[in-house]
Amino acid sequence: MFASVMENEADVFYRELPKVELHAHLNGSVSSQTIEKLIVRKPHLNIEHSMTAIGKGQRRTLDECFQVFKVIHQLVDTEEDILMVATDVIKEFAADGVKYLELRSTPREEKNTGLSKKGYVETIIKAIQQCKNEGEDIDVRFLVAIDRRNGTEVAMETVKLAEEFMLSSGGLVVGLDLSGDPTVGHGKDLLPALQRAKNCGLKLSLHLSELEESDLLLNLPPDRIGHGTFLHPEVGGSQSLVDKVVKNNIPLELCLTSNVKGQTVPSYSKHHFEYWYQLGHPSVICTDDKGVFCTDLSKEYQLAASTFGLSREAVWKLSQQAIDCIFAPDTVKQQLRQKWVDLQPQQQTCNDNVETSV
Ligand code: 6MZ
Repeated sequence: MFASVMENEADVFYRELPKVELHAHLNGSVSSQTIEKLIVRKPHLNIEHSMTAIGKGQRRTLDECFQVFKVIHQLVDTEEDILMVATDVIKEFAADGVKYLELRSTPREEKNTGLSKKGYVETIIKAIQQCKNEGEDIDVRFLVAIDRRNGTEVAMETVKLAEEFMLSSGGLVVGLDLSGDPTVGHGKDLLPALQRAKNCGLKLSLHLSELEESDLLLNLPPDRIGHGTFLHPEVGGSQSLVDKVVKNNIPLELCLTSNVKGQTVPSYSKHHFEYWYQLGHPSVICTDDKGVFCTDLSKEYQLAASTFGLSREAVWKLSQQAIDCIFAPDTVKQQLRQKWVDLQPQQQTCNDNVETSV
């Protein structure tokens, strides 16, 4: 009885903690409720919910994770689907206490339904505007994603599309993401596209995977790094990679549950969050794919706190420092900083440790 009261109190703390989400793939963030609605729309696909999510205690190879995205893509193939998925995802993040969200997604063309890449991005922008008009308490921006499996030409096309929307979306499109299966393709082939994006003012968030490629991509340098699971020497990276990240002060987007369930790190306690946090390097807790990995940002903060013994004051500071790493302009950072001040509990004690282990 006592334990459950304590647990609920902690849940409320993490839910109410104002949060910044910087690494969320749209189609990986679709909740089970929305998946149900999509399955009803497309019964002929014979997709079951177990095919779109990786539950508690389950592990998958990264390759299996990428198969899951393919199943979700089958379910989300019209503008109508994208509008529903994007509005649902935004509202779920808002309900979880996220005040600023950078969503990312790979524009897809679907010949069967007439979906174009331009229509794909326009629909996401429409969803963001709808949520704003409905008064959701969340500032949402968009990063156009390059799926590395699609090669050089598509990467360049995607950059041009992102550039176009950066200029026409009233500041909603702020950057570019490089993601997809890290075992496919090589970063050097994508460098011209990434360089162009950088030159035209798009911010860059890159998934970094293996050694040689990371070294090359870090020279750009990117504005943020997704995961960074292989950067430091203990996990097959190198001191020189770490030095480059530190020297350029490139923030990391760290996704604990995703990395454990996708087996790119062996366990929560061995997650590289600790390495970077100890260094005092900007590290932002993110969800990656909250639907696929059955999590939310509150749980991820709670997990980081219980695994690494962070006090509530430290957790608060961590969420506040994430504001420095957003891609929206300084005026937005100022507004968010004020929001954090307004929401800060009156008596925050320094040694108020987390009560629960997750
Ligand atoms: C690399 C990932 C990813 O773009 O259709 N994606 N890429 N590593 C990850 N960690 C597990 N999680 C998601 O969302 C799904 C796409 O996001 C990328 C993959 O390209 C995936 O197909 P969108 O909205």
